[in-house]
Amino acid sequence: SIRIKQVNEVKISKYILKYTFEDWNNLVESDVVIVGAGPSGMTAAYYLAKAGLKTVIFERRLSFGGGIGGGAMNFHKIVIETPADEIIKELKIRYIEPEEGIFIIDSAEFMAKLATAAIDAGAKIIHGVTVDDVIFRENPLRVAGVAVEWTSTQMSGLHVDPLFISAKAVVDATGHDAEIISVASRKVPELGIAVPGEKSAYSEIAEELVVENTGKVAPGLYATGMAVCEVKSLPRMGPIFGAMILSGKKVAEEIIKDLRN
Ligand code: 48F
Repeated sequence: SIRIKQVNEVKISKYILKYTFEDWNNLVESDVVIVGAGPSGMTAAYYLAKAGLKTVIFERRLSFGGGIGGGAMNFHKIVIETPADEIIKELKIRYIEPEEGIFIIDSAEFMAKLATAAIDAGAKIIHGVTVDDVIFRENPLRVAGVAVEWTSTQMSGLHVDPLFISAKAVVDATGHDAEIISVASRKVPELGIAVPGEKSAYSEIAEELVVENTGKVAPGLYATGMAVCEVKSLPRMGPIFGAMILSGKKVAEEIIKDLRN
């Protein structure tokens, strides 16, 4: 029979606590905090970690993928278009190409391989944590980190103060609501950020516009993915994901450039 090593409950608890706190002590001063483990956030994490930056994603749910898993009306196929296929091919995601420049992939494979790529490159993904505020500094005025709280605590309605994580760059990858940029715009009006809200669907133009408008919205604060539509008043595009991963790659490249200067 198989001999299984016997491990008692206290030992299990001690190891979990020791290594969890080791990670948190390290992450409390990060290079880049990404909020949201959707397609744009995970792609950004992959390229940032690959460039050697200490990168953490805080994801409020206990899963990866954001809007990928639900696909369109729960159908499990995702559409992407050229040139996002370069990323798909780099991550060895399998595809069908029914016509030139259009690629159909499985949602489960898409989210699993984006997460694996980010983690293998060295990014940490911490689940069950909600970011509910930013830290800011003056002279020069900038966003300098985030406030984090357990999602479960938030859901309980208890009044519990957050912990703070410092970062040289904070990326709002929270999707349609642009939650982090919205809170910064409301609570730090000196940053001068307006959040006009996204427009109705116009997929043909929206994909390019999202990528074009991806990037810094204030010193230390960046937008990627659908958060860009919310901030720049761009149309939504529905279940086509090329722009999401191209936007994640673009924001990573901009941050890498900014942090090296
Ligand atoms: O919504 P989401 O997938 O964002 P995205 O990367 O991609 C959008 C597409 O999925 C789709 C689309 C494509 O055309 O329209 O909607 O822009 O992922 C956002 C993730 O952020 C998490 C949320 O649970 C989701 O997994 N999130 C949102 N707010 C917070 C958060 C928060 N305050 N703290 C932590 N996580």
